[in-house]
Amino acid sequence: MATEETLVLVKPDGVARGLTGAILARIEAKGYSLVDLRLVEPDRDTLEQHYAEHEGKPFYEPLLEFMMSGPSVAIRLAGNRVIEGFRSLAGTTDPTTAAPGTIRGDFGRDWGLKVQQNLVHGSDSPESAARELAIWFD
Ligand code: DAT
Ligand code: MG
Repeated sequence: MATEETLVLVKPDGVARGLTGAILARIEAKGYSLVDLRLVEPDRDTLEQHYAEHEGKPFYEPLLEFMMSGPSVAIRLAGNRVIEGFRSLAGTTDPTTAAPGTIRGDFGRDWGLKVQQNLVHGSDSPESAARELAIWFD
């Protein structure tokens, strides 16, 4: 598999808790390359595009509200199989059950129903990566 790119977000909880550096350290230790990185405060329109697949789900509105609650760090990340590889570094969606050793497993707190506070986002396929990178970096 050739080098590919993915969109990573350090979400508002990760930035607010001062975990950006720790998360970047894991990404860099794995050997992935930072191509572009910026602090972002997305508007609702950007988030509606980004999370279009989740529109109508019960957690959609709280998710958008959370994502507008403070700055995130958006990262264009490159590497061999980086889409799959970053998802593996991140761990599964729910921080309570994400495996120890993953970003969500090690740093994620149980916020009750607020599963959205799981520190990071990573694109889930080449199609998602291309779509999401265009939203956050164009
Ligand atoms: P992931 O971020 O692991 O790709 P996803 O794409 O299914 O997960 O969902 C996007 C975000 O929405 C996720 O990071 C947290 C939130 N979310 C998902 N399922 C949820 C649920 N059942 N309750 C609350 N928030 C949820
Ligand atoms: Mg997803």
